[in-house]
Amino acid sequence: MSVQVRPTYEPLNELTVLDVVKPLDFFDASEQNQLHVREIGDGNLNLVFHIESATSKKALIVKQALPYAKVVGESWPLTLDRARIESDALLKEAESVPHLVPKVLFSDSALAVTVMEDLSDHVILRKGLIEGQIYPQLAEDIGTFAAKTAFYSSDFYLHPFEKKEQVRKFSNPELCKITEDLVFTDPFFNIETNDFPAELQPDVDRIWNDKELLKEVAQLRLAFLTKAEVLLHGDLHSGSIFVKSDSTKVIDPEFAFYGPAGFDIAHFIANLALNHLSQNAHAKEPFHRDSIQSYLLQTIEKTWETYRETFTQLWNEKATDPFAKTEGVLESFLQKTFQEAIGFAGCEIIRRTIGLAHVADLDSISKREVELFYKKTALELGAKLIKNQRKLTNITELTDWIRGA
Ligand code: SR1
Ligand code: MG
Repeated sequence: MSVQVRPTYEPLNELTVLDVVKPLDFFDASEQNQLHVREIGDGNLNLVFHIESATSKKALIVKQALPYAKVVGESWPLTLDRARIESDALLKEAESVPHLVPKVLFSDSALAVTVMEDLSDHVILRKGLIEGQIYPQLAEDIGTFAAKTAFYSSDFYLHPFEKKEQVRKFSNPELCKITEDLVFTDPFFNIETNDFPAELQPDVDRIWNDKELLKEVAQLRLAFLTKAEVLLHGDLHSGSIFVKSDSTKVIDPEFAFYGPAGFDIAHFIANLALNHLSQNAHAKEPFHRDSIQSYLLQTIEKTWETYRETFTQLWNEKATDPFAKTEGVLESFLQKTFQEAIGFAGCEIIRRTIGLAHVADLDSISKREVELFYKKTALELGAKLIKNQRKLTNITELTDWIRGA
């Protein structure tokens, strides 16, 4: 009788990762001894190995969660369960948008490992945008991703028992706590982990002392804490999206959980808005700046329109909610989602400017005074979105504000 011993967790290295890959038979026997391994993780939290056959050039990715946040070190312990959440979220997303997520080939919750399709022919969207690249399919793909994953995970579609089972499965308290702190709390108080240049102190003080703003943030934070509306990616910024001209892949759903419907789309829009601001510094010529900025604004508009249209179509064809045909119910859900998204986007813009985790779009501006100018502008834009979220009814009003920032 053979006894199967469950692997115990150990951080992988460029040698031991092969013990995970070899039994998968992804590579032919003749290739097994010529695999080239590189650790390529540049995110805040995980190890990522790229494993390629020297002969056939076939490749795959092994992602392993570390028991702490890599960005800070071992002093910040972090659950390994996020690896299970990530692979389960990728599999769930693949049920409705298989073309928009990497294929999962294997996962092991004890090792906190997910093995997936290699996407080295894509680039991280943030990098591509900073370089001034344009991705024609991006808006439709992200609008579709957000709408389909939202609708199919919601009470509008699922039986209440199934919905509650999914909420339980995607309970993700530790990763949600990171967002609760880093997005919705710390940037609005004088907390040590905030990170901003001293010259911004007067602008930051203005935020910390703005009672109207803080009241709105408290409500957005409560919505994030309590509204289990749809399964979210949970961290849909432009570093969580791989692109090439004809393909979009949403990666890294380790922050997935059931939350308020507008949250994912808000983070995507906020990161495009930050890139829009930064193009004033990055673009080499005015003509190129104008064209990338107008592309970014069109992308924001088309993403929301695609979300709205796709969600509406699914609602009309597939909703099981007893009030689905009642006049105004869908419209009021979409309006509430839109307005909340504007508030969430404002929080994301502010935290990426003065909180712990920044974005390269602003941080890589080489001239100090230019960087400071656009960071101040980002803070003003973020505060405006949070305070005026309920005044907006149309996506072009939002893009007008971003254009005018
Ligand atoms: C400690 S994690 C910092 C940030 O990186 C992730 O991608 C999330 O955005 C998180 O807030
Ligand atoms: Mg990530």
